[in-house]
Parts: sequence; C-alpha cells; structure tokens
Amino acid sequence: MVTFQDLIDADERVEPRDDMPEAYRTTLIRQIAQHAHSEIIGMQPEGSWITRAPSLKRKAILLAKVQDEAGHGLYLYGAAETLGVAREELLDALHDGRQRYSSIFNYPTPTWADMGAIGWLVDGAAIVNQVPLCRCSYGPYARAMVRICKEESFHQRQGYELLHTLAHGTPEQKSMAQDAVDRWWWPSLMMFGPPDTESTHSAQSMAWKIKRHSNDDLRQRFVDMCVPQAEILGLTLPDPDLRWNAGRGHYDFGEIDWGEFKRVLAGDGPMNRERMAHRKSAHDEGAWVREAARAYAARSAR
Ligand code: BYC
Repeated sequence: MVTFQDLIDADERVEPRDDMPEAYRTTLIRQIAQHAHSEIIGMQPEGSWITRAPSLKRKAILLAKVQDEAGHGLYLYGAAETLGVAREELLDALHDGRQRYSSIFNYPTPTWADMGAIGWLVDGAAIVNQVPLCRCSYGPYARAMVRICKEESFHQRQGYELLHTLAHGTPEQKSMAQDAVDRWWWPSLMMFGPPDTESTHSAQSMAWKIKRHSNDDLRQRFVDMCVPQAEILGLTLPDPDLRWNAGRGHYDFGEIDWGEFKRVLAGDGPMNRERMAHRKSAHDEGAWVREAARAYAARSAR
C-alpha cells in the first residue's frame, strides 16, 4: 500500500482520498483558508476605486481584476473544502478572528496610483510566493495555484503598466506614483511572513513539501526582481540600504520593521477594523442569498 510518506518522498500529489496525518490536514486548512480570506478581503482596497477609475479602459481592467480575486477566493475555499471543512466554518473563523488574512490588506488606498502599486508590488509578491505553491504536495491546492498564478501575472502587468504611465506623465502624476511605491514597498516585503528564524510552520511545511522555499528566500527573490523593474519605471525604492552585493549575488536591503508587522497581525494596522467591519456587513447583507440557496436545495432534494 502506498503511504502518505511514500507520496511525499516520490514528489507525488496527495489527493483528498488519501490518508494523511491530521497535522498535515490542519496546517493546509490554515494556510489555504488564510489565502482564500486574503483574496476576498483583498478585493476591498481596490474595490473602492472602481467607481473612480480615470477612464473606461482603466475601469474595465480594475473591475476584471477584482472579480478575478473573488474567483480566486472561490477556488481556494473549494480546495479547503476537500479537506473536510465547510466554507461556513471558515468564514465564521475569519469573522471571529480565529483565522487570519494577509497583513498587506490592512493598508489604505488613498490615491489612484495605489492601484498600480498593488498590481506591481502586491501581485508581484504574491506570484513569487505562489509559483512554488503550484508544486505543493496537496493536489487541489497546487491545481488552484496554477490558474491563480496565470491570472495574477496579468494583474501584475496591468499594475506595472499603470505605474509606468503615471511615472511618465505630469510631475504630479509621477510624484503620486512615487508616493504609492514608498507606502507599499515595506508592507509588500512583510507579505512573505516572519523571518525564517521566527517562522513557526516553515520547517514542517517544507518537510511536507507544502512550502518549497523559506520566507526569507522568497523575499530575497522578490527584492532582486523589483530593483531593475523600478529602474525602468524611473521610480526609487524607499530603502537607503538597498545595494547590489556581488559576493552574495543578491541585493542587500534594510531592516524590516517587524514591530509594525506584529501590530498589523494583532489587529492594530491602519485599516484592520474597517476591513473586518466591511467584510462582516457584506456577509450579513448576503444572508438572503444563502437562505434562498438553501430553500432551493431543499426543494430540489424532495
Ligand atoms: N499576513 O510560520 P509562518 C493576493 C502568520 S492574496 C498575515 O511563516 P507559514 C491578492 C502565519 O499565518 C495572496 N499573517 O507561516 C489578493 C502564522 O500564523 P499562526 C495571499 C501572516 O504559513 C487581492 C504566523 O504568521 N497569499 O495575492 O508557514 C488583491 C507565522 O508565520 C503573514 C497567500 O496567502 C502575513 N503576511 O508562511 C491583490 C500565500 N505571514 O499560525 C493580491 C499562501 C505569516 O501563528 N500562504 N503570517 O497563527 C503562504 O505562502 C504562507 O502561509 C506564508 C506564511 C508564506 C504567508
């Protein structure tokens, strides 16, 4: 009989029908649910700009992107459900604070340039983090990631193009683009999670081939990718310690404010309260849809 460990050792996929350790199941539920919650809460910072997009073209692009995020949430809740947990339970856990969503969505979007910075930096970081998850040992999560990464590549490019347009526009537009990059750079680096020395789940998740690289390795990959892109944009990254280290073959970068990361995780970031209040009210306002779906299912089952 093929055991769980045989599948992991052979680099094969674990499927819902397979036996798996309880801790593997619970860590996957935690990570996939957090990821799903991030997608749907992540609709909020951009959603607030759909009605204010500066042209029909920009509006269509942003609308499509935010709808993609809803779709990503649905694939991911579906993947979590294959582990034997109901979507309602996951949403309850989000709403009462037992499960998290990504720290990055607790920052405000005061200007249109934030749409560019989110696409370039936040989706850029998400891609660097998620491409290796396409090879995650759990089949349904890995397959959801393939689709999500394809869509996020488009999201990242639209953000880059938006910022490029602003950076080559009027002096006011350029300074708006620079201000957005200044505000999103450090929170984007925090998206990769705590430093390896403080990451509680990394070692076990890497042994199970859920994660393929450590938080710090992926963060470094992201920094190395962004520096030349910022040069082409004509924008600077807000870090005086950022410089090429020929010995390491990587860019060195400054100290991340982990105190800020911890405050955001503890619920005290700039927008935590607003994000959760909005999510809960959207859930309450959608109660009639769930009731109608239940009534329809009950009638169809008769
Ligand atoms: N924010 O042991 P660690 C998107 C928590 S959405 C909040 O290193 P792990 C998009 C962590 O949960 C894409 N919490 O954890 C959408 C753990 O908590 P507990 C979002 C964080 O899991 C809309 C503790 O800190 N991407 O792209 O091994 C618009 C210790 O951490 C964060 C994903 O969700 C954080 N940033 O590694 C635009 C990717 N970081 O258990 C764009 C999938 C850590 O102590 N997730 N924590 O309560 C992952 O790859 C991994 O879960 C992480 C963390 C790398 C994030």
